Amino acid sequence: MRLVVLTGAGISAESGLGTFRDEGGLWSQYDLEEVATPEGFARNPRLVHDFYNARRENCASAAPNAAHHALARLEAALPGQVMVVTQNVDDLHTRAGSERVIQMHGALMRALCAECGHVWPAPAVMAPEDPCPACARPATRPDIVWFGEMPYHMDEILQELTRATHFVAIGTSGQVYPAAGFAQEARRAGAECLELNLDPSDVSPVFHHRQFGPATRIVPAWVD
Ligand code: BV8
Repeated sequence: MRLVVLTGAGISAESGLGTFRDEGGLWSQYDLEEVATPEGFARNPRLVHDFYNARRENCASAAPNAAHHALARLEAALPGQVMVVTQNVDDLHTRAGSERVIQMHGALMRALCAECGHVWPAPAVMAPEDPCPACARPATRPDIVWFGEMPYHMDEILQELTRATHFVAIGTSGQVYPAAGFAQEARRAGAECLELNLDPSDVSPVFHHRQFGPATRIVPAWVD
């Protein structure tokens, strides 16, 4: 068994972290172009830092939920056979005990120097004038993959997808690429594909099987 689990904001919704495209989601409160693109950061770095400072604070006070814990149990039961690829920038999978986790869109809890590439644990509150600890230049940004930027670890992810026997997507609307194309990649490689989501997604037809409901109910039911 080689299982790849792709997660999106929906798996963290019941931990109190907002999703993006649901009713009242983050993209209805903020303009994506302003806070999740390099151009937006260049125009107004303080606005972007404040957007991620607020989410980092929410993340620090949130706890992993039953869905995160179920995936950690599954990995412990199947050593070396489960890989979580998450679009989420929160650290709830790791805090739940999952060890094989790829954060393809970066991490709220990491800072990046746009000049020298140095990465370090993000302070609770970041500001544009913060000097990089390595090169001292004021080029600090959140270590987040914005729209138009290449997601992290794509080679490793694509290798996992071509070798997968099973692929499960949890809590994602299937609207953001390249992640939204992973189910097709896995299916093409012969994997059995299951979607666990609150509502049908843009890519539901790609899956062999679908179960709809809140992640804290349907993920433990599937794992256990
Ligand atoms: C790339 C930042 C190429 C992190 C994010 C024009 C210009 C440039 C690029 C493009 C373009 N047109 C298209 C693109 C590609 C673009 C894209 O796909 N755009 C979309 C909008 C069309 N993609 C990119 O730009 C990517 N990069 O293509 O680079 C390249 C090539 C060469 C060289 C350089 C570059 C980068 C994509 C990453 C962007 N960053 N965010 C952050 O701030 O968090 S994306 C953002 O959406 C988040 O990361 C999030 O993870 C991701 C996906 O959203 P979901 O996780 O699915 O969340 P959503 O709210 O949408 O859905 C929630 C789901 O959960 C729903 O289905 C709901 O039913 C369900 N749910 C809710 N509650 C529950 C639940 N399920 C279960 N239980 C519940 N309780």
